[in-house]
Amino acid sequence: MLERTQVGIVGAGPAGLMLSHLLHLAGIESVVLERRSRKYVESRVRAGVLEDGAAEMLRSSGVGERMDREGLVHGGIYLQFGGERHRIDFMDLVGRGIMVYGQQEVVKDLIEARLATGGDVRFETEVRRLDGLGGEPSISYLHDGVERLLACDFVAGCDGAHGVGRMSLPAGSHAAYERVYPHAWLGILARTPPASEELIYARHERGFALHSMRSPDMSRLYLQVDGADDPGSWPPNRIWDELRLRLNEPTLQEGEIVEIGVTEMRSLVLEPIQYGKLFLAGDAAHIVPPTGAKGMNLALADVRALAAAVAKWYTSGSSDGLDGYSENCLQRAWRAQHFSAFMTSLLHGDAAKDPFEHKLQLANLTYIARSRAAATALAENYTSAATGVWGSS
Ligand code: FAS
Ligand code: PHB
Repeated sequence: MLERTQVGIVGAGPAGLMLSHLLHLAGIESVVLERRSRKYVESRVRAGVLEDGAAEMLRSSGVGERMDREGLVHGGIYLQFGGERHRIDFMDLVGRGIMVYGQQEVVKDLIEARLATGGDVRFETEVRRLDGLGGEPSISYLHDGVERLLACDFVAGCDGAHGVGRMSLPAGSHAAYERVYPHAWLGILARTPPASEELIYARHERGFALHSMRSPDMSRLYLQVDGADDPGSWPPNRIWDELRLRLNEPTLQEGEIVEIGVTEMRSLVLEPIQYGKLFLAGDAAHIVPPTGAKGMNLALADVRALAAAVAKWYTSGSSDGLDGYSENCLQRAWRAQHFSAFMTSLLHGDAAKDPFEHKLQLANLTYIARSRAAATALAENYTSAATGVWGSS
């Protein structure tokens, strides 16, 4: 039985769910197909920082109530280096801050909002193939062991870094720009009160460390580790000792580690991110190293543009938005890529292996801590590189 919808969405991450939500607000039907269970996507620990523009997007589209109740509004971050801590005051420098609110909380709020308004979000549904992308698109998916077909006007590939969306781009139809970093992040979620009221980005001669949080009693902490490291070689006491050392935070209390994982660090951008009736968004289109906290924000900004373009097509028949979608997103993606690469090369490395590079990093960090112009550039990018308006216009 051939089923039909207006927009077929692959993936129930921040991109796919926000797209379905925005299309619903525009009166446009969609079906979200997600291969994992609802429980899995709602418990997957990933990003934690929302740019001001992304927080406003959740708020103005009616899914920001819990974020505003439970999220942490921060007016700046700390840069820690050479044994000193320097605050970058976003509110003073650019008049906007950030919202610290876990990605899985955003996903929970969006799923609840979709299901509360009769949204069609299908979990444990694996998309196998996309066809007819040049004309009449259809999505083949597997649910309960049965292969089914969904016809649609448009397909949104919101299926992340290893999804079927990207795999469906014919060879030669796009370019891929990639950079892989030698380091990785060992990330933990720990039941312990944060040792700081705002995020600490630390450059220690032994490597990078980040102190983030999720709530007054839940800390999110990261250590630069070798890309080949597996979490098994990092027992809890080694993690806490290294965090205290690199963050220069002897008061950091140990707590139960409720989640641990190693995240590779790479940059990737596809160009274009559209092929016929297939539109890629979020990690399916571009990957950023997490140092700039841009991944989730880019995903939300992409689907804001895609929802507006699709709505324009259905209401006026104009394909301007759709035709300009790829270029529009890529301008923001490269801004966010540049900032994420800048933060990654500013804060990572091994001083023992490359003492000259370490000295350069300290000189750059000192400049950012003392120069209002340099601090303003960092503040502007940290608070709006993914959701702001960039490019030639
Ligand atoms: P997502 O990957 O979130 O969602 C894609 C969805 O598609 C998944 O649920 C997947 O199951 C589904 N899917 C894939 N193939 C499918 C198929 N064939 N059929 C059906 N469904 C399919 N960013 C930060 O700023 N800070 C962090 O600490 C951080 N940590 C991260 C850790 C990891 C391991 C990863 C991978 C990313 C991390 N990021 C982090 C970046 C992260 O926030 C991403 O940018 C964000 O999840 C992107 O959202 P989506 O594009 O919606 O993709
Ligand atoms: C997080 O809170 O998970 C987080 C914060 C900032 C980053 C990356 C991750 O740059």
